[in-house]
Amino acid sequence: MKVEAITLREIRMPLVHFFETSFGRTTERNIVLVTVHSEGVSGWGECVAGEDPFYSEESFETAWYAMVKYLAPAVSGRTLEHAGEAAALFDRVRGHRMAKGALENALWDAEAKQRGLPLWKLLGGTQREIACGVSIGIQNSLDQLMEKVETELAAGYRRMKIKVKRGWDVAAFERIRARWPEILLSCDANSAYTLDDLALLKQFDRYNLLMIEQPLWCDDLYFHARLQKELKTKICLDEAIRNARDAQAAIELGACGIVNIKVGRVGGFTEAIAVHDVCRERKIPVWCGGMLESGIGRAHNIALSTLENFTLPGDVSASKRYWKEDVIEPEVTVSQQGLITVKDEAGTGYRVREDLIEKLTVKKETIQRASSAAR
Ligand code: OSB
Ligand code: MG
Repeated sequence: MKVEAITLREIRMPLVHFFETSFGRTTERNIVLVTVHSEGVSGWGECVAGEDPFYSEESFETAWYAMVKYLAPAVSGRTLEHAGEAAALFDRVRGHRMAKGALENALWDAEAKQRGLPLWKLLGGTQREIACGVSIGIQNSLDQLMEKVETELAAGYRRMKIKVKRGWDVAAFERIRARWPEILLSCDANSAYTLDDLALLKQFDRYNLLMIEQPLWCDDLYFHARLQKELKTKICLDEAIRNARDAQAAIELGACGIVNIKVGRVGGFTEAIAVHDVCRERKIPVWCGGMLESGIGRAHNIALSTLENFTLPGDVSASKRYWKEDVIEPEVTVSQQGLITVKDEAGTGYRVREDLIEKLTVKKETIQRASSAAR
């Protein structure tokens, strides 16, 4: 696969409904999209970095910088046998995993199209249907939260996850469990608590939660292991797992019983597969996290979710929960049974709507040749 050129675009897309976590509220996404031009095909990737460096150190602006200055020049002009080779070429840049992931995944998409294979098969997936859950943000009131849960259950989603923080946790569980004692319910703190909240976190055990996602610091494994010993409910790590080594360490320490895999957070499909394999060998179930992606990242999450050890419903849900109009065709839909059926066409099976993307683009740059800085 000869990488002839790489185009970066920043697009803006307003969310249908604001999304609030313990670190803040998002109403509009700024998304960096990558197009790899290679031997007559276009491979697409989405950078999942947020508007601000609140979920992780990266933002869409730092990703742009890393891609333009270092990552795109490291692969532009090269011939690769396989998209997985990109990870080694990016290796001397530390961090910037979401930027790396966007580029690497665009290469995988191009490779799948060139080989005439569905991306999910190229990744080694085996499942034809993906089980879907939803992530429900912090709302203005508990009544509003109850309405959201009702809507998502009626749509068929198989697992409800609510965002929590101090003051928006136990009271929400009480309300939900009073009405729906049996549903699969979990929560995500995005690091809102510390070990000083132990008594509060122990109360979570009363609500039969599937998991508590990332309760403590984003960079911590050790104190999560201490906390896990005090709780009946399984801890699931998101932010704290940056690579397969972190996953192994977390499991050996007893820091979690479940792992959330986000392909952008770990730097691309190659590392995401490695995290998956580490967990599978140790019998730790995984599920696919979401980052309010446009259809391009969403299609990649679907492909990844077909790997064998993705046994819990992911945060992979329908386009219409996020966007009035998605950038892919058809948009992602979820059945009344809470499933997405994967497609058999080459690539993701979703067509990129370049005309719409052009309209949403606020910034664009093409990298044609490697700069000397990257060599
Ligand atoms: O922690 O999983 C998270 C969105 C932005 C940043 C972090 C997270 C999330 C979500 C959204 O939970 C999941 C989705 O895309 O629906
Ligand atoms: Mg999370």
